[in-house]
Amino acid sequence: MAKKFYITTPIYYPSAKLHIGHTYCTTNADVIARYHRMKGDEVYFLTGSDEHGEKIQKNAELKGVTPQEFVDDIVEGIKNLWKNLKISNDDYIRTTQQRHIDVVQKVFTKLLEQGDIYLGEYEGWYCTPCESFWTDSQVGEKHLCLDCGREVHKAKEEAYFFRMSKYADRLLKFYEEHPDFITPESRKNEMINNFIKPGLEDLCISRTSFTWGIPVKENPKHVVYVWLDALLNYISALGYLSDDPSKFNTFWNDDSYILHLVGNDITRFHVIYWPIFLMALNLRLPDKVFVHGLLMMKDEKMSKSKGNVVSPDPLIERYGLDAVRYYLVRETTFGQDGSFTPEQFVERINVDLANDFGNLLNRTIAMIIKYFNGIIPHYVKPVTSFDQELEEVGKNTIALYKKDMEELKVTEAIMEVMNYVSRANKYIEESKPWELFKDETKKEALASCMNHLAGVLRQCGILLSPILLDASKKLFTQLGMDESLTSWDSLDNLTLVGGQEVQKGEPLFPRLKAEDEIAFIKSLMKA
Ligand code: ME8
Repeated sequence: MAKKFYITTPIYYPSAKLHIGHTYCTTNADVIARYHRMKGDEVYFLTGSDEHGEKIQKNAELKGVTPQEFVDDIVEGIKNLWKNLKISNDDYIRTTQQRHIDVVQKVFTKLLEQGDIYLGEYEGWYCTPCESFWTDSQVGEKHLCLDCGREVHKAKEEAYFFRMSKYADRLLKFYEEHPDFITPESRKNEMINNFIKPGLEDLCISRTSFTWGIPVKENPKHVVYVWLDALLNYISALGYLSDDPSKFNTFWNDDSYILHLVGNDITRFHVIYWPIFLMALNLRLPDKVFVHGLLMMKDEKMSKSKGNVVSPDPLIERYGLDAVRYYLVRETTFGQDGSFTPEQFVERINVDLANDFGNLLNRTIAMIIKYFNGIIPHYVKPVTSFDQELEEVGKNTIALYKKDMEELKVTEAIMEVMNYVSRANKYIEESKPWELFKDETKKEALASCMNHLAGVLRQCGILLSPILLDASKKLFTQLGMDESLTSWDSLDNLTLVGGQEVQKGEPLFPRLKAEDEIAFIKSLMKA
């Protein structure tokens, strides 16, 4: 039976245009979703936008438009970006949609009625950009926000609170019983030591200082705190508490696998508050919150509010979606911090995609045309030790790729495939097909060599197909592979029956003039 697999990205704030950091998370999510679909799982992939809050209200005022007009405009741009990157999300949730608002209000009422939410008064240190209250001990003597490091100010208001403290022990027990819940492990210790051990405080979950939010039905001068509102997207999108809960029943049950991808700036909300809200609602908890690192620019976190960003749109336009997707998943190990540099971007395309991968295809096709009139020769038993070695490498590559992808080691999985590509390039140098061609007695060895090369390319095409969407299709066309030979089920056999006709095509990734392109990307970063 197909495994049910639910994967989500954070829902991004449409407070300004998205940058390459957001694209990083969504692209990794897309690769994981496509991998699971490829191997036959039933996948539901959700992304969306988090559209309420004071920051958005203020930005809209500055622009002289209503908050709804403001977010509509930005969300259109976000959806276009995902379309250009061929992100395969099954749904796009907006927290301003009625389907979401209804769920948030129903949840608030339920939690109020069962006593988990109560009305009180809040006094604390408030960070406006992060929309977070902090305690004295958290902001320290300098009064700085624990999340973003900016200065906070004192604020006081009547507010609803959620009884977090009631659930602290249950949460710790859950962590203990589910050691895989938070990845990487180091993030878990950080959360326990910084937030839970010092005593989990009740969380202020309503605001009266602005109006752009979901009103509390019982007391409409309050709007629901943006994080309670936002986190509920993961279940409102599935139809929780709606007239049609069928997706919720399919993807939020004990048989499904639930995975949230989040950046390390929002770990706390996903591994403390979200599980506790779910416990209060008597719902199952996710299987995993995977915390990825952040991309920096010039040693600083890239952020919309700091304005030091590079936008993905012009990169896609100039280099194509596959190059951008490849760079994003390959360059920075998923789970660690990384940085965006134009030099590395150009080098990845030139070295990995143009030189190693694209060139292997070009050379192979040219040789099959030259030596076998463009028809992939039939399989003959491995005739050289090089053939045998390559077959071993192929088997290992596939096993490691599968293991890495299951463990969300996306970068490592790609590296395995690229090593296989390099190994195949080396195999050409070892096998010396140009010499085999000259020797009539070496015809079988030459046929075996071409068959192996086409086979490696076919396997790499399948393994890279969740990442290189267009290039993998072009590769299959150039190799003359029909659908039965491009499926996951056909992956394991390296050697081919043969008989396919290859076609010469455009290079998959034209080599870039490094200096010119680095200068171009630098100009984008200054814009
Ligand atoms: O936090 N590098 O939205 P947000 C890598 N609305 N990833 C980055 C990044 C960077 N420099 N900058 C942002 C919010 N991200 C909330 C989420 S979820 C219920 C609500 C990615 O627009 C990363 O995944 O600030 C991070 O966690 C997320 O965008 C934050 O997006």
